[in-house]
Amino acid sequence: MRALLLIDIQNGFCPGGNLPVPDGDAIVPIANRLIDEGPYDVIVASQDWHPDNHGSFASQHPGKKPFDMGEISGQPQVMWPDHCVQGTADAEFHPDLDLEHIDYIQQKGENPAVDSYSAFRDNDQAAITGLAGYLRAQQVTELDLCGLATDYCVKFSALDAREMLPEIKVRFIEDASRGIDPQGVKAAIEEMRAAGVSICRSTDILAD
Ligand code: VGL
Ligand code: ZN
Repeated sequence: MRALLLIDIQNGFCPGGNLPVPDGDAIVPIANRLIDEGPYDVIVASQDWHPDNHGSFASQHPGKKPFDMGEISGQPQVMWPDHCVQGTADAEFHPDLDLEHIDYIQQKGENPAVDSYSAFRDNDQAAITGLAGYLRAQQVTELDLCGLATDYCVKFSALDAREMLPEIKVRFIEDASRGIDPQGVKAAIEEMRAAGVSICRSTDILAD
């Protein structure tokens, strides 16, 4: 079975959102084509879903500004602007994303004491989400992923997919993803490649 994993295609990561990824909304039409015309048996979306007092928010750390380095539960952590707060428009999926064919939504980042870039587990790796179990139950053998942001949630999800589901082939769809920092994107792609993730473009998928 082939699965598509759409990472955090939410208002908060698109222009006008609280943690905008440059050009983030440009991926929505590509994601929709993959959803509607791609070869997928299973389509999953992750949703960054924070309580309003989440420890990754600079607002929770007196003296810190967004994008400073800080700490959460004793671990180094980028201090983010408040974003994707549960129940707000910022946390909703992009309004043009075709949600109709999404089989499973994995929310993440709900524990205020730890961040969760990956859709599979918290950054401290202490708690896992239901996503790996869901993909196993669906007998997924090939997982393609894309979304926002390449250098954070997409990368960590891809690396965890390789580590937690080593029997599954993982591909990163480059043109259906955008990142926060260009250098970070380059490094993320190399890190994914080194972990056994294939890099492809949506045209490779929609052509076959
Ligand atoms: C993300 C930073 C904080 C992401 C989520 O979706 O890449 N980045 N929360
Ligand atoms: Zn977040």
